[in-house]
Amino acid sequence: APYLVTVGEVLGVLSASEPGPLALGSGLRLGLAGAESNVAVGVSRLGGSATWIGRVSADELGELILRELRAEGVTTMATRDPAPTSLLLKERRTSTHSRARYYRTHTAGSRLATEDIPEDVVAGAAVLHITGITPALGPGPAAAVRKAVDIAADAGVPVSLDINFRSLLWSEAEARTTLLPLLRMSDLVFAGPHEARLAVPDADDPEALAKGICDLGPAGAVIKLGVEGAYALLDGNQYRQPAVPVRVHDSVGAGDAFAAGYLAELLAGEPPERRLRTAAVLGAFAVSTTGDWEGLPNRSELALLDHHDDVVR
Ligand code: KDG
Repeated sequence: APYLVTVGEVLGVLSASEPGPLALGSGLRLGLAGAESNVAVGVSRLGGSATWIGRVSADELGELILRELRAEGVTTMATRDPAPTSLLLKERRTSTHSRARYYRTHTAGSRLATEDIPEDVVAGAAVLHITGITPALGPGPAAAVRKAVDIAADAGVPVSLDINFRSLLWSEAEARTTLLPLLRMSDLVFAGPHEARLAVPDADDPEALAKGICDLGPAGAVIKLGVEGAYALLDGNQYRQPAVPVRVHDSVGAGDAFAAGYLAELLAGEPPERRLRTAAVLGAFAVSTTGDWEGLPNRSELALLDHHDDVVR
């Protein structure tokens, strides 16, 4: 079956169980997340095949990551590393506002290297999905992502890039320098307006941002507009996708869910309208449930949010 392949880091996530300042202490729940693995899980839930490549610690957290991804039907190509797993501490400062803190240096994921990228796995994929997070982790991870993109280019595998700018990891100038060459080699780019401006500083509205990105090389650009949905320019055709109205519970992971919905339908051979619609539905599931990926739907649940009754029985 056609499969998506992605390269990244999975982090342990410690999330506060109650809203309030973390400095006062709190119960913490242990889970995991990571932009690329979130996408792999989202694709798998929709019946697509997904392979995740990365480095995980040789301890219990590494075990948890591999067990969880396998349980979600994601194929893992993991190198075990003596360094620890990165952690993300999630404070729910108020019931609607979260803050994140990373413990992310000298960790397994940041030691990702070119030798971790299996050439045949990337070359055999239907799509390679990368994000701007992994190259921000250091020269090794940046080189590994670059190697994956080079293999994809040689093999004619389309590359999907989510800019995913993380200001805690690097500056806008550093991100621009590292990501522009990757963007030029990509076929499809996902970005919020602010992220798109990293590549196209002079553009403002979604139309100009998408056109600016496509002028750099990609055939498609999808500008994510939050509650206003998304604007896409795909092979020169314009699309507008409204958001699915839901109550926002935890917006982290919405972008990954959106990309997963789009890419799952791409793998399934569906046309752009259907890809964008499923993307919006997955984004809505992500924001209206706790965690990045836990609440994502399977295919039979895609129409759930269309029901206006709160309880389906
Ligand atoms: O997109 C959600 C990610 O930000 C989250 O899962 C953690 O990968 C992560 C990161 O680096 O921020």
